[in-house]
Parts: sequence; C-alpha cells; structure tokens
Amino acid sequence: MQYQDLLIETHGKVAVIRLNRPKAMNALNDNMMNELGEALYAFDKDPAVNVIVLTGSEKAFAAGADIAAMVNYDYQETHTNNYIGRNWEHILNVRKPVIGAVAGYCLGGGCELAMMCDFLVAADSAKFGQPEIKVGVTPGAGGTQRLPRAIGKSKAMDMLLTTRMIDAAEAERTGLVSRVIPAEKLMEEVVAIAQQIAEMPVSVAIQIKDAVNQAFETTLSQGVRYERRYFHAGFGTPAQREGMNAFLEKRKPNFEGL
Ligand code: CO8
Repeated sequence: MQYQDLLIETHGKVAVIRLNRPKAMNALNDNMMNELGEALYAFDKDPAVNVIVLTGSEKAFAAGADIAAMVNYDYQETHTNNYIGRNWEHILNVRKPVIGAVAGYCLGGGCELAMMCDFLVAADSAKFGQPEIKVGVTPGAGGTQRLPRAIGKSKAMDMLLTTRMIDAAEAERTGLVSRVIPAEKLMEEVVAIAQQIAEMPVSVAIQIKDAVNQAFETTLSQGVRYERRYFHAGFGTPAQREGMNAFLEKRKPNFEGL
C-alpha cells in the first residue's frame, strides 16, 4: 500500500510506520492522520504482523498538529466535523502492541500521539514538549490527561504551562519512555525489541496490552479480576500448552500462529 504522508517497511513480523512530512517536521495533518488509521488497521488485521512500530524522522517524531492547516479553523467546523476525534485515536483501537520510536522533536500533538503508543523508546536526541499554550490553545489529543498520568502532575503542569521541553534522559527518569538509545542505533534496536515481542504468542500480547490499559480505567480490585479472567482462560489455549511444555522439555517454544 502506498501513502502520501507515511513510509512503510516490514521486518519479518514487525511493521514499521514512519510519519513522513519532512518539510514540515512531520506536522500532523488530516491526510496523515487518515492514512495512519488505515495503515494501523491494515497491520492489526494482517496475520503476518505481530507488532507495529510508529516512528518519525531523525529530526522529528512530529512537531505537533499542523499549525498552517489549523490557523483558520473555526469552532463550528472543528466541533461539527469532530477534529481529532474522527481520526487521531484509531491507534487506541489497535489490539496488537504498538511501540513508539522517538527521535528529535516530539511536541504538542506529536507528544500526544506518542503517548497513545503502548510504550516509547527514545533516541538520545529526543525532546518532548506540550507547547500548545504558546499557539493559544490547550492540547486536544490527551496532553492534559496522559502526560500527568505518565510523569506526574508537577512535571506535567510545568511542561504544559511553561512549554519547557524535556530531553530523553529526563523522559526516561520520569517514566515517559522505557529506554533511551543512541540516535544512530534507534531503529535497529527498536526493531530488535519488536522482534523479541513478535516471537511471543500474539494472542497473549493482545491480552496483556488490554489488561494493562484497564489499569488506567478501573479500580485495582476490578483490574485484578479482569486480569484473572485472562489468566484462567489461558489454560484453554494452545499458547499455554506450548509455552509450559517447551519449558519442561527444555526447548524453545514455537508460538507461530498462536
Ligand atoms: N505545524 C506546521 N508546520 C510546522 C510545525 C507545525 N506544528 N512545526 C514545524 N513546522 C514547519 C515550520 O513552519 C517550517 O516550515 P518552513 O520551512 O516552510 O518555514 C519547518 O517545519 C521547519 O521548522 P522550523 O524552521 O521552525 O525549524 P526549527 O528547527 O527552527 O524549530 C521546532 C523546530 C522547535 C519544532 C519549531 O518548528 C516549532 O516550535 N514548531 C511548532 C511546535 C508547536 O507549537 N507544536 C504544537 C502545535 S499545536 C498542537 O499540536 C495541537 C494538538 C492538538 C491536535 C489538533 C488536531 C486538529
């Protein structure tokens, strides 16, 4: 499939979606977000793909929503046509794991999109920020909600109100990203991480992702009960038979197609 604003690669069971508007620091416009939704859904239902990586360029994961496209929006248009809601959050419906690989600027809507990934790996060049206040608006794709959950209220307020960017080291320290990697090795290492996950049973990866996301939507006891349903159900699956027997037989498990 060819896209105007995305580049696509596959590495075995790993699909890489690259945001690609180099002249505008990957500013996110309507077409790119429509295409991103299409690509995500295509890979989510493709049995040859177990894990998706979302990335940008060396300079920018994305420097935000496209300000040139938004400058003349009016309330009627954004509300009635449901801007953001209609095409920004498809990523949240993807069942397979989505890893965000962030290099360079990751700002505004770019940071909000990154935070919709299941986890983030940053290049040491990454810079995260929510500078929307400087262009006269609040964040609109979860910045005021996901950022405090990720890094705590004080740091989030600081970033949102002052527009201060944090670097990769601070992002790792605060839990926004899981690992930091030298920029020149970012994609090699992220694809290797994704391949490691892709060798696991995709059915269980989907359940773990779903259960972890429940942790942000429910109470602890309800969340644990939710997890327990998956755990019990696991004993009716071929992945459990293969995984546990392989361990006891001291061989590598083969989760192909599971
Ligand atoms: N939108 C449109 N174009 C952009 C954006 C953007 N967000 N960011 C960069 N560009 C363009 C520049 O206009 C410039 O274009 P040109 O060469 O034609 O002048 C080109 O990219 C290169 O940028 P710079 O020359 O500015 O490069 P610098 O290295 O000097 O600076 C920065 C890089 C720091 C990233 C700087 O470009 C910047 O501050 N960008 C804007 C960051 C920002 O304010 N982001 C928040 C935008 S608002 C938002 O994201 C709301 C999200 C809610 C969702 C809304 C959905 C409808």
